[in-house]
Amino acid sequence: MQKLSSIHGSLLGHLMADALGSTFEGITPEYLHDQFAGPAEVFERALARSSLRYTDDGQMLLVLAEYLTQNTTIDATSLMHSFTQAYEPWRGYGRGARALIEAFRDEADYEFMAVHLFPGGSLGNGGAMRSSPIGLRFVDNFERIWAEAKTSAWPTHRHELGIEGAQLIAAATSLAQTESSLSAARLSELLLPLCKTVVFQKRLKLLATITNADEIAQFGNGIEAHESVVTALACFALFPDNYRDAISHALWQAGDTDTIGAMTGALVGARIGPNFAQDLPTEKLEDGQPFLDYVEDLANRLFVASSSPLGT
Ligand code: RVK
Ligand code: MG
Ligand code: MG
Repeated sequence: MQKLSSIHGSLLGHLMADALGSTFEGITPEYLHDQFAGPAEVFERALARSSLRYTDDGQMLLVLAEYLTQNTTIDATSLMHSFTQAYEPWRGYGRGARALIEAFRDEADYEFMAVHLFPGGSLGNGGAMRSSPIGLRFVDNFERIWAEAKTSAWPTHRHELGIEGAQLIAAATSLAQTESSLSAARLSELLLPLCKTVVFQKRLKLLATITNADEIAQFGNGIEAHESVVTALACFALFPDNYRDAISHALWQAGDTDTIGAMTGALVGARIGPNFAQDLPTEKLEDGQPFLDYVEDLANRLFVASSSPLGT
């Protein structure tokens, strides 16, 4: 039985970790590890910022979550229309995503660019960073989650790795809500049969073997889906019930900290609900209480949509 608190926790967990992670985005592990004593200290530094803004990760997440409150299935073109309407370049989008949104907006050669901007299309983590609402909306229906996650990535990500990264985060978000006991081995066991690419299969097999946080770094910290999605799965699987620890370790990876943080936050939040925020300064997010009220209202609307018979 899906809970409203899972949806609220996941959205808030993603937005908060995206904003916290943006503090260190692009930094090298060497520099970060030289400047801070450990993951907890990095987390505290991010929390100490006077204001917290979500980035493109949060922006595209909110668009997709809103879309899923109003539509029973995703249409790639109309979703791209929604991304374009909500586009705020100052939030810091991926190079390809920016070019595609602007091409779509300006009625330029968007379709050709989506296929050819990068070899085989984009394999960036932009599809994965926004796909968790699909696991909230279609919880426990893996066939549906896999298909809708592909369509949700399609407007900007045509490469099989960009798509499968989105599918894995959406499926993991569903598992975060339903599996009573989660570990790296269990998460790997449940996700592996869904996975079609050898690249992700290899990484998921490796995920099954990890038992401590020193082993997270092997999964990468890059902007590519295969260099960040399993990293977030590892942070979640090692600390599935502890937001602070999971996000601290996500940030400790350096590199694409906002996105690894956001994906991890969506998963832990889906599992434990929004109470993790009680000792965190969420009022620093955007314009404070009005924004927090908006997120709660969005969670309510997504819950109503997921509970409708047409939603599954
Ligand atoms: C700025 C080789 C490829 C590739 C391919 C590389 C925001 C490119 C968020 C590209 C996330 C980058 C992130 C990101 C999300 C993609 N071969 N390299 N086939 N496909 N790349 O541009 O939405 O931070 O270097 O599609 O996935 O916080 O620029 O954008 O960290 O991956 O950007 O892919 O990015 P894009 P995105
Ligand atoms: Mg970002
Ligand atoms: Mg990022």
